[in-house]
Amino acid sequence: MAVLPILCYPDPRLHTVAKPVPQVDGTVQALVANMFETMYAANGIGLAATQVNVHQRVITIDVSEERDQPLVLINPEIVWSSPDTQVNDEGCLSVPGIYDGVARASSVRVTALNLDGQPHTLEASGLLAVCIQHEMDHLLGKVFVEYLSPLKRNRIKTKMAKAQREATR
Ligand code: K1U
Ligand code: ZN
Repeated sequence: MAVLPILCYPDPRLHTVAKPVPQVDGTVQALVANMFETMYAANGIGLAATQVNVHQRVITIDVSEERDQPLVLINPEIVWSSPDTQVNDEGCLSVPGIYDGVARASSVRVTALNLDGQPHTLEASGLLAVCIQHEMDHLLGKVFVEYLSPLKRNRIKTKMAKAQREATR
């Protein structure tokens, strides 16, 4: 297993639209293992394959306190969203140090394949629903800062670009 490098906003590769996984094989299972290692090492509650520069519809999540309830969503689709929304503070491993409020559906129903390639359906609310929607956006090439005002987004973009320049100096 390996900890993979995470792309940082405003890297244009974060805007790539991920393709469906044609078959859940050993390569996909190895990707999932590496994504969990990367997500846990970064203290994240979720990770989309897009963030490690793999443009396939794969998500790993663990919102448990004990970090012992891993959830894999391969080819996930949101098949129902509640009409009521809630604003929650979100963070992103690709935008380190930035947290801001985003309105999301309070509950969602998701279909996906598991690590054995079997279809399953999941109903989620609370932090899990927020995290699923955040990660699904990554697979569509969308980063949560795109929900913020252009002023905030541009400030974040400038701050991130500067931090990356200084890190590579
Ligand atoms: O996709 C990512 O970049 C992971 C991201 C997921 C996420 C967190 C919070 C709301 C929505 C989506 C993170 O894990 S950010 C870092 C974090 O550790 C965290 C933030 C808030 C609550 C719990 C954890
Ligand atoms: Zn994110």
